[in-house]
Amino acid sequence: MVSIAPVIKDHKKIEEKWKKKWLDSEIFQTKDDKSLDKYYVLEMFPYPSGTAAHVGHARNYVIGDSFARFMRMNGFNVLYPMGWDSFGLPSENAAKKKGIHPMESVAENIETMKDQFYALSLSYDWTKEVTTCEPEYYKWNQWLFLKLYEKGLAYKKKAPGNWCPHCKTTLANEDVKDGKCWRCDTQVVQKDIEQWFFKITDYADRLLEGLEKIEWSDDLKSMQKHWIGKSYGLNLFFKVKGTEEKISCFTTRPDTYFGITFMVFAPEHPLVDKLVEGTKYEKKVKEFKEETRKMTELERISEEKEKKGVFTGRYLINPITQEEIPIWIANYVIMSYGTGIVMGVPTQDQRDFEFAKKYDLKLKNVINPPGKELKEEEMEKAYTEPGVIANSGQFNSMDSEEAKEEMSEFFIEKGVAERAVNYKIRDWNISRQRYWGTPIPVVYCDKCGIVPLSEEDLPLELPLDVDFKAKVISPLQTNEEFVNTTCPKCGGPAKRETDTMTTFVDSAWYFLRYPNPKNEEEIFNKGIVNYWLPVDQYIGGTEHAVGHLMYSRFITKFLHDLGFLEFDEPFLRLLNQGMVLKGGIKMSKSKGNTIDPREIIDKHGVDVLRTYLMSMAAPDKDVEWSDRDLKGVEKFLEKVMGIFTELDKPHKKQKYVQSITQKGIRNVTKYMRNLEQNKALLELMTLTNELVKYPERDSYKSLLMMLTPFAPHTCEELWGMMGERPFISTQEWPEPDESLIDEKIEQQEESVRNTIKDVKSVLELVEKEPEKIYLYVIPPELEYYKNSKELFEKDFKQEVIIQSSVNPEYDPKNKAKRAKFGKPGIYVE
Ligand code: ANZ
Ligand code: ZN
Repeated sequence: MVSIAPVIKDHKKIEEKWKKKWLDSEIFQTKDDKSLDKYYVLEMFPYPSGTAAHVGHARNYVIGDSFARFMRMNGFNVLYPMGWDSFGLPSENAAKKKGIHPMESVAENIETMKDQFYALSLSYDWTKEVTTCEPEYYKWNQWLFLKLYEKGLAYKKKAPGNWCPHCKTTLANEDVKDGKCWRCDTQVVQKDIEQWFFKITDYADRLLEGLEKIEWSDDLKSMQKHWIGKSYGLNLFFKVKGTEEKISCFTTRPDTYFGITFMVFAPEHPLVDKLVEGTKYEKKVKEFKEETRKMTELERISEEKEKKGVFTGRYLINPITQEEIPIWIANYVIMSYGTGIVMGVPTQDQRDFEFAKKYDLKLKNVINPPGKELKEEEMEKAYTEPGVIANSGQFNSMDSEEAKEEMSEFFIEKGVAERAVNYKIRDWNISRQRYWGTPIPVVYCDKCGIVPLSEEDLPLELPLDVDFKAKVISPLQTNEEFVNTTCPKCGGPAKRETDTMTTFVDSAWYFLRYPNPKNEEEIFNKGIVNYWLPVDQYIGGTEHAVGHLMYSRFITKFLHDLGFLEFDEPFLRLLNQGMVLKGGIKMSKSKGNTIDPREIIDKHGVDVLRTYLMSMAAPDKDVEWSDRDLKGVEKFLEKVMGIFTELDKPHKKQKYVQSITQKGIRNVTKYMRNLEQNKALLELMTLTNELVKYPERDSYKSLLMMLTPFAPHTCEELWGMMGERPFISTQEWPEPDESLIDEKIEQQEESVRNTIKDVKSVLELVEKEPEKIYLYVIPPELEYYKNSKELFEKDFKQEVIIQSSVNPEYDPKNKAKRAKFGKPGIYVE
């Protein structure tokens, strides 16, 4: 039996040794050879925060690293880069609080994080490093802005911004969580401010269609679809009674048309003031408008919020029934969707139902559940399911789903409707009233208005000298030299834009910069980027399901349209990594339940940590940290080392070992390709247990190669000890030789293992220590059992005598007769 005493005693020594050798020999650097098949593995680049990483972070990176190492060994030209999403609020806040300039804190934090990555032996190609807060990088944000501006896709408008009074900045919709700022949890309010937008809505359809050609989880795709929110329906036309005004409302439910009992305008709808002007309703309407301004759009459309409104004193005429419909304004109707007007169908829409109940408005049910007739006065909530049409003239008793189309045709023919499509997605607000970001390359001139800089003037550098504590919206406003400039067009005095771009602009294209990060002439080299991209495997958290991933897809499509990119989806395969939990909750500094990878590395070695992190669960699953399992993995690696000392000892199971080795190679390879590193490791553990019994040199080599992505230092060291050169990390991944897989032999070995168990149960029954064990085996199995003699004796530490069951030399108790296929007779003495 192999001893499991570790042959490598000082893990620190070998870690340092191999790290240095890898660095010196540059084996992880990307090759420029375009004749090779490429593979681009990418992890979402981090914000260089000053807080120590915990093992949850470590897991995220080891997922990518073990995969990148695997793909390299498979002969791919692998690009596996890392960089820094280094603009953004936290550094700026730190500057305010502690007086450290963001430039300094970022540089410091990057060094700290690099050390952490180094400790984990992540095999990044550091020659590809990208840092977004450097002018060499953000110059291209500005270039991108100018290109979008040129194409009419960057524009400025006054928009009710989500304003966080605490951070003193505007927030994009996706940065508002439950009406609160995603960073500081402060209640967000609505405020009208001039801001810059990118017209992502022009790409809504293509962003939707593109989802069909990429391998992302269904969950993620449906989040993106939801965000784009494409709805098909009708715009219905109405006249305002006693005026010439015509309005339209958007509905996805034409089947509920005959159930309209009121109409609701968004309070900020431009017609509202006109409708109430000079009437007794004017004052209440004005007051109500003020009140709604305090709510965010998200709150207003949230189902939980109370639906409130006021009557305008006006009526619409229903063009089909000639009925008069009262016009209300209400908080739950927003101006930015559809036409800003909604038909109130309280019996079929829950919001309308609550509203009608509150203000005592009429109910008229038009859809019944199959086989049942609803009575309005008994309804306790809206009936929102499909059903049978009622109270709707010639459409009565039709199936409501079918009626949708027929009624649409009918209204269109009557000239009271047209088909309409609406999207939930809004243009992308890129303005931030913040210092630490990319300056927007435009100036304001009294004569010429908005004037963009020209490409030759880029980069427009962010000045370092600003007053972070001044009471201004953006600290940039405190640098006079920056603010006051001359107009590029007329040469007259002009002022610079002091908003900066959201960091989502930086991260919307950084993956295009990695292949060619030092390019000073252009944002990237077309040839190089079209060779490397799209990213083959992207890895990151679900918190970016809509923001970052949507923007990256948009910018990619835009650059595709400009003719820079041959592809128009940036990320072919996406893995959303799971989280590491401790005590059932997500590991995080604020919860105080973090484990520092450095401690684990110090005590057990980085290979143990890496291997453990990958064995815990499938990479996309959340998983609880376990010290016991960590120790189990340490034992496993010690076993692997132990095999080394036993190599070349003769045994009689070559064919069996070959068979399971080849099978192992087949399975491990399959799992690795699928990013199921946990399953790959299970296979490797099984194979290890077999090699402990039968230490076969060639199989051991395969085992070490397959273990290299997880425990690279240990494997390199053992590889060297075996006299193999140069690096195991650059070896070709083993190919399974299917012809060596022998199911029959594997079955025979299994019988032997079962026999060991059977003997054990027999031994439990006999009282005294037996001296000899006799096995009576049917003749076809005799040879294999005899070959297993050593295995039995190792296990029982006794002589085991194996005889044929047909004419045994010694069989006092007639046990030979009991022998069956795969089940020898057993006798102990
Ligand atoms: C009448 C109706 C009856 C509706 C019914 C729904 C159910 P999606 O799928 O999200 O596009 N709506 C339209 N514009 C709105 C606005 N500006 N503010 C708030 N709500 C608005 O939903 C479309 C539905 O959202 C439309 O269909 C409209 O209400 C509402 F039983 O019209 B419906
Ligand atoms: Zn000018």
